[in-house]
Amino acid sequence: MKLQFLAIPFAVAMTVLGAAAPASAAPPDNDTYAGRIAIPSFPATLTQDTSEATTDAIDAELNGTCGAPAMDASVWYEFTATENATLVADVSKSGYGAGVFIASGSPGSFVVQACAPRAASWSAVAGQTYAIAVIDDQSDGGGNGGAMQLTIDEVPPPPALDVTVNPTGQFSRTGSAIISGQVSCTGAADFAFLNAELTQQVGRFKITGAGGAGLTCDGVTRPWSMEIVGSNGVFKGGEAASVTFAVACGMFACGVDFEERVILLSGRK
Ligand SMILES: [Ca+2]
Repeated sequence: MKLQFLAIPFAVAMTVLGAAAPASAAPPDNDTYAGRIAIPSFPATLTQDTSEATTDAIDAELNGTCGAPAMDASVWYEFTATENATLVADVSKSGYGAGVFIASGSPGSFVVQACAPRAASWSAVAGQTYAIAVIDDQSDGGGNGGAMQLTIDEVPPPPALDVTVNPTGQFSRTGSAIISGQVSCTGAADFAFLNAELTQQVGRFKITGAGGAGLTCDGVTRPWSMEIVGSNGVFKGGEAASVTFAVACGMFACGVDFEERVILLSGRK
């Protein structure tokens, strides 16, 4: 299991001891594990003002395997899965640097299933109860909590891709190859790209090259083309073997499609 807070380099101050709450302020009921609020089902979106929430030794226990830079302003929820599902707890729309922990067990025997700044996903098992703690990890450098928003939902499927490669291509006067095709990408993608490798036997030599192109993930099928420059020689007329990958990555997973085909290169008209 990847505990993602450990992978994040932190350069922020780790104490906010000066930010004492006013004497009249009262922490929320779910400031502690004992006051945790049950989330009956998903999808669910919960909002809460956490500016008077505090941190305690149970937060410290949770963070023992995780390494969040701060556990300030923790508030607690609980969710019991009624079916097996890959879920995401997303706190990225909170008005401060929020992180989230999901743990099975109870204080003293917590097993952290996932923890991360902004959003964390885990495989929920039917019948299992999970404690969910939302924290201010101080990734924004100060303050104590604020406008929290927690959404529990299924992890969306990775983007779906379909790439095709045209059976004919061209070689240019300088010996680069121009290949083309069509591609579609459907779903939410943070980034997407095409990558192709081309290999051609020219006499005793095997000429190879690679190229790339951008890709828009909006469900529309579009033509693509790219120029591939041989790394060890020039492409000529004749057959060349190609492998073309289309890759698009969402928040938690990437979608991939690829096509292998022989392309007949001819001189550019
Ligand atoms: Ca707390």
